[in-house]
Amino acid sequence: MLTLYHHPRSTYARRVVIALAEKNIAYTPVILDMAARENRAPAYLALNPYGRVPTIDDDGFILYESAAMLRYLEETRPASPLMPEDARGRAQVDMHLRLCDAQFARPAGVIVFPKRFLPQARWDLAAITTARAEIERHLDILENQLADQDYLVANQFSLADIAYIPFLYFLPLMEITPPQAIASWSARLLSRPSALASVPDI
Ligand SMILES: N[C@@H](CCC(=O)N[C@@H](CS)C(=O)NCC(=O)O)C(=O)O
Repeated sequence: MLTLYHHPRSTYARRVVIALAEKNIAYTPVILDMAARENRAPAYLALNPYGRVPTIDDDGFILYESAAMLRYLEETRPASPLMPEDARGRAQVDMHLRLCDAQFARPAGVIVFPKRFLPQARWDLAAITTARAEIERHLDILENQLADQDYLVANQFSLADIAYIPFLYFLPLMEITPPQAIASWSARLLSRPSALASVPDI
């Protein structure tokens, strides 16, 4: 049986929740009380020594890092594929997963975390400005790639798109106006039932 340790407000965990829904995979959700620091409790640190969410436990096989989980779920449960069949397409998905983490999710965290969870007096405005510029540069690159296709790889919805969904959701909060093709792609992704169902209600 598959268990997902997560929190509904975790962007990284939402990637996995979305992939599980897209692939119709049954799992047991365990929501950690992050405010009560359940993610720092010894029992959880024994699973994930970084004390972060998400973590999966697949019949005793433990995995942390959401991008690795997306790939693992695809390898072990190939029905409703979220990867192209050919080596080049698969490599492109891997490339986008890495670029999403390095060029988008990381700087997005610099803006989104303080704006969601810290009083304004504690925001580092210089860091926020730098992060916003970094994201805008990245979106300009993606804009060219999306100019003539609806999805990032092989014009088919894949793990590469899923990795972006929880972060695209926060473009307005980040005060980033996306270029045209990104805006259409974002609206397309955010309106998927799996994405809508993953929006936290708290
Ligand atoms: N690279 C990790 C990032 C996970 C992550 O940063 N999770 C955040 C929530 S979105 C977390 O658990 N933060 C709690 C902490 O660091 O104490 C992944 O992709 O899974």
